[in-house]
Amino acid sequence: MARATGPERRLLAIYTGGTIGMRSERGVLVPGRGLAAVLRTLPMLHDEGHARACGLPEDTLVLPPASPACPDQRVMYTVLECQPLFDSSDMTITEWVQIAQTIERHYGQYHAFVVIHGTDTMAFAASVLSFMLENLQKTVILTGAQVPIHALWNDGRENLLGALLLAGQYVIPEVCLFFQNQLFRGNRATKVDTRRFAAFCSPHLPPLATVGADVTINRELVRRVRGQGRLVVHSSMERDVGLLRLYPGIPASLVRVFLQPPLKGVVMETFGSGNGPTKPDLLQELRAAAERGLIIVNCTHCLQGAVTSDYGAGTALVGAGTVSGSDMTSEAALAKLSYVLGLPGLSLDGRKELLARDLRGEMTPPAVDELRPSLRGSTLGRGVAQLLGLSQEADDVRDALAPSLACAAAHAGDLEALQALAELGSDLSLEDFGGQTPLHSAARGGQAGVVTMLLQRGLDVNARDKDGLSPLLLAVRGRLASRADCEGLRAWWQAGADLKQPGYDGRSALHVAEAAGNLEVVALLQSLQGGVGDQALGP
Ligand code: ASN
Repeated sequence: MARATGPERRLLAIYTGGTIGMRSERGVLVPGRGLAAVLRTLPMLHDEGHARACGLPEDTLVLPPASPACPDQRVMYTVLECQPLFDSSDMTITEWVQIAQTIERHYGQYHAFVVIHGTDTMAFAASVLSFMLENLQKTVILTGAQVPIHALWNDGRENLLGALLLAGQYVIPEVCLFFQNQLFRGNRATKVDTRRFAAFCSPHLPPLATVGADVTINRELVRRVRGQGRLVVHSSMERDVGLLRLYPGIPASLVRVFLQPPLKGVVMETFGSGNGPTKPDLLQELRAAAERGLIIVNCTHCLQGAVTSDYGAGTALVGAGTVSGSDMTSEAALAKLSYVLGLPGLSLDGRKELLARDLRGEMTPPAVDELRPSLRGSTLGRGVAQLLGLSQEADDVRDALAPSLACAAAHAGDLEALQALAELGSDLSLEDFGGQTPLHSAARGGQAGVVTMLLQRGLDVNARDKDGLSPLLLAVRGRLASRADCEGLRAWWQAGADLKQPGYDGRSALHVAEAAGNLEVVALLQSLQGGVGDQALGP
């Protein structure tokens, strides 16, 4: 975590709706347009004189200097108003994906991002965004208000100002939630009050920062950026997930109906330290669903404390196939389930293992030993498990070993090991000691699932290994040409692979396919290149 430097910090404020900008219509609050115009009239949120003097564009607002000692250090921000605006009760994964994609689109242009959001589902939004945004290196802060900003007595002005100042002055590479002078890790926060300005709390993690006369940053809690990997946005979140709160006497028949397909995962809120009724018919419904492949995450409905195995009524649920949610909030567990189920190509055990692992600071990590077993299934898995077990001080060792393990995992098609490495913060575009990237290894090994995963992460399709070969060429040479995997070739082309790029011997993919006598691949390559003939492809 660093203090931001440079005289001027540019932020993007994405306004999605919520009470902060609401207006009263026929006696009820509804989302209101034109928030930027309101902010422009508030001196604490816009220095009109400075904006004029600098000739700032119409859409850019600028905060007054945070410190009289540094009048040139300014936080500038642009408000991007979403269309339509929402009471956050109407927000869904679709809108949160759009927010993540907006951040991705503007990632290079701005130093940090503030998301102005309704409070009712803000903890869900922050949790979902925390999983969708992998390798986040910039600050993202969600904020909003309990009372509209136009009201005389409101919390919107201070919340927005605090969020802008923190995002503008500090690099906190996480999805955070700022409310009433406290900056929480987003996936640890939950809404606990309908009226008080202190609407959120974070029961298992102290605030990352508090704002009073001074700003206090809890440095040891802020997650560190690992590697230089680029931002990866996971938009394929699973939507068929649900939340089921147990209550005394809940009928097994109701649980059965709830757990029916297409549901793929459920967060079950249980009593106390993860306990539930031990009635055989209820346990039987849970067991049957788990055996069908439905993932059931056990989270306590208590605000504080974790799921443990202290009681028979808790271990009965484990016996029925549920997975412990440890001390995750239900919001975080639901978001994580949606993320883990949306990852392509993993086995059921691989998904359960990711759920048990702390991925974005959403849970207090279980002891390392508890994490190892399922990765122990393969030699690679053991290597990755050992890396995961290294203490913080061993980061350098980890960084040195990760590229080679990633290449080996890619070659072997071990998606779980690769995913675990990615979650560890390893940059999957790095070369191993032989100069090849995991994409080269996967292509060489004909591992279509791994290739798809890596292409989705936007890795460089035209990187050359030490022999000057691109992943595409390796794929065509190794497996695809002989198997005529036209779909695979099309995927490479869509990902931007240069089909004309020759290898060290001067032969392009088309030459290789022709030499192999694979007319289907030859025809496909020619059509993808717009019917360019052999002449034009030659070295
Ligand atoms: N219903 C509002 C919302 O979540 C509540 C708020 O923002 N305070 O959009």
